[in-house]
Amino acid sequence: MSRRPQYSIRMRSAKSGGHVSGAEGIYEKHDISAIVKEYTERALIHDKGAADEIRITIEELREKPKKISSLPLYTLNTKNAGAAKKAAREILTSVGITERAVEEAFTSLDVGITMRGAMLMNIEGVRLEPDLLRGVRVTRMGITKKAAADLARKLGRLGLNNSTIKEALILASKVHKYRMVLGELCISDDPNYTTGYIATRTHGYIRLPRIKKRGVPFGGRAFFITGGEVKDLIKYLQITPVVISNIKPCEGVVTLKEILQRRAHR
Ligand code: WAQ
Ligand code: MG
Repeated sequence: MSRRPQYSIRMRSAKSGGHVSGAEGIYEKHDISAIVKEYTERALIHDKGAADEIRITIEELREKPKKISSLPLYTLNTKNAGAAKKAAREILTSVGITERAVEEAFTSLDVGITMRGAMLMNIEGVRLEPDLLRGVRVTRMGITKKAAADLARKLGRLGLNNSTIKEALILASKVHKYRMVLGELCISDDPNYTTGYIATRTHGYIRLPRIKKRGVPFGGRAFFITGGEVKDLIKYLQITPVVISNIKPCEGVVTLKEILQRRAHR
């Protein structure tokens, strides 16, 4: 176990004041310059166009990161947005989130305003985040080198080894470790990325292909939460450093029925 200091490195890029991309991780000192280079290049080459402003934050962590497992990963063969929405509704309502809340989340993600962070919704669909325009950003998460290699190998077998999926899985795994979070809906804001996902602690991370039409330049995230201190949840999401150190199974295409039946209990 290393006692060397660890660093949160975060990148955000913008073009004409609008958000373009972001990336982050938790690293050791000797990795910093390579990561800064990687993040900078990523900001300069993006589907939404090259950024004209790139901000990189490098911060030594005061707290030792909490080590957790990833959520297991599955893919549903949803053929269009309607099928993806139906699957999302069935899975999310099975953990106690109301249909109204799921509907509300889809509607809010479809108005065309891209928030920097996620919406927090109670199971009735009432928004609880203090800043409704910005949302809540999850930060200070990463993956150990060993787990990253394991994840790359598992996703590689499925032809899914890309940074979009890996980063989303890391984020969701941090979020769902917190008991107050019951579920999540995510649609990328990247116009060419049409696969979204939903996640719950019991079902895992479930990819939903074709959840949006190609070319749509907005998306978003909603976390469905149950009773508890919203302040403490926000503090966990934003501040507590979490590192994925163990990778749960990553499976290929499964059916909705299989997902609803064999919940991956953790
Ligand atoms: N914390 C909270 N919300 C965030 C964060 C964050 N760190 N980063 C992005 N968001 C919100 C924000 O509203 C974005 O507009 C929205 O989520 C989508 O972000 O397995 O790429 O970075 O193939 O565009 C899903 C991968 C990819 C599915 C999701 O999200 C798969 C993705 P994006
Ligand atoms: Mg994006």
